[in-house]
Amino acid sequence: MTNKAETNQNNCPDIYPSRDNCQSNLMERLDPVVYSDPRQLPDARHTSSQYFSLPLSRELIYQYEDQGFLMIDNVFSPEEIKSYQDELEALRTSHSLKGAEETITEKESGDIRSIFKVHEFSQIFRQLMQDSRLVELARFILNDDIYIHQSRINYKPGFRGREFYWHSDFETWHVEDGMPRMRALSISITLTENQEYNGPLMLIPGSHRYYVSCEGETPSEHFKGSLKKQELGTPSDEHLQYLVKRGGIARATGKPGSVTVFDCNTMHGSNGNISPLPRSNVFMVYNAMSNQVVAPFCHQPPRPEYISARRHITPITNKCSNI
Ligand code: 6CS
Ligand code: FE
Repeated sequence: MTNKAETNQNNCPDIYPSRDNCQSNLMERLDPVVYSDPRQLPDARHTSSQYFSLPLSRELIYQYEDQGFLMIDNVFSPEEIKSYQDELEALRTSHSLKGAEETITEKESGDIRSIFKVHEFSQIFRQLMQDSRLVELARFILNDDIYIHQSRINYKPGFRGREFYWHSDFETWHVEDGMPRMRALSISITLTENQEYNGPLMLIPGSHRYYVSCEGETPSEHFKGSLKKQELGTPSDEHLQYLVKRGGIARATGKPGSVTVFDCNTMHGSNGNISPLPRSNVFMVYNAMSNQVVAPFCHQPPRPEYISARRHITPITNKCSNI
């Protein structure tokens, strides 16, 4: 049974229906993955400088288009990585952020799980968000001016850092934030060792080509629970099985400073962390200006500004990277 397209609170047709009495369903993606023409790029196998430089090679963009993500190393200098790590700790121990709505704690231990809107709380992460190495890559893939839909640090602390169950970010951002189309991406940067033993990001290659409608109804203020433990807006076992059978599971392991770029609809998740070593990453979510959020496609009020930019949307003017 297909899910009939409804409209949202301001009559935008919902071409990616999910939840709201939908059955769990798997449909083909209706949007491009890469909005620019990769043939514009050199087919250089290796970048010229010691660090990652732009433009990215055609081969890597084709890989992103095919897999739904890309892992890149040697983007940042050791000094830059150290500054991000110092900022990670400064935000974690900040008194002003203790108890703030942007600070999400782990359900059981009370340890800090995530801090949202870090590009506004931190000058260093604001600069990172505007860094041309990230912005130019995102702009190329999305082929539009871009803005930050959401930024966050996921701390995944040692010993008791809990999992992030399998999900497509786009399913949540479409249903709960009103993101119309798949024209957004996340850039995740590891700030600590991300290894097999401490719950690295896992992605399903090729899963971005399918939209998985989820069952269930979005309750009011769902984000107050889902950011701690997501139980709604998650794929059925059957659909997860299908995607994994088809594409396997890739792990974004790496030393601090490793970059993973992934499409808004790539199915991903991460296991809990019982090792003593935190698995902390900073995430910047870039959305195309032509894809600004409208009213949610569920029958709930929009989520707060710190989770989904809505009122103050301005295109990013990138700052040259300082390498
Ligand atoms: O609901 C959200 O926007 C957040 N939830 C997850 C599990 N990933 C994306 C984002 O951080
Ligand atoms: Fe996510």
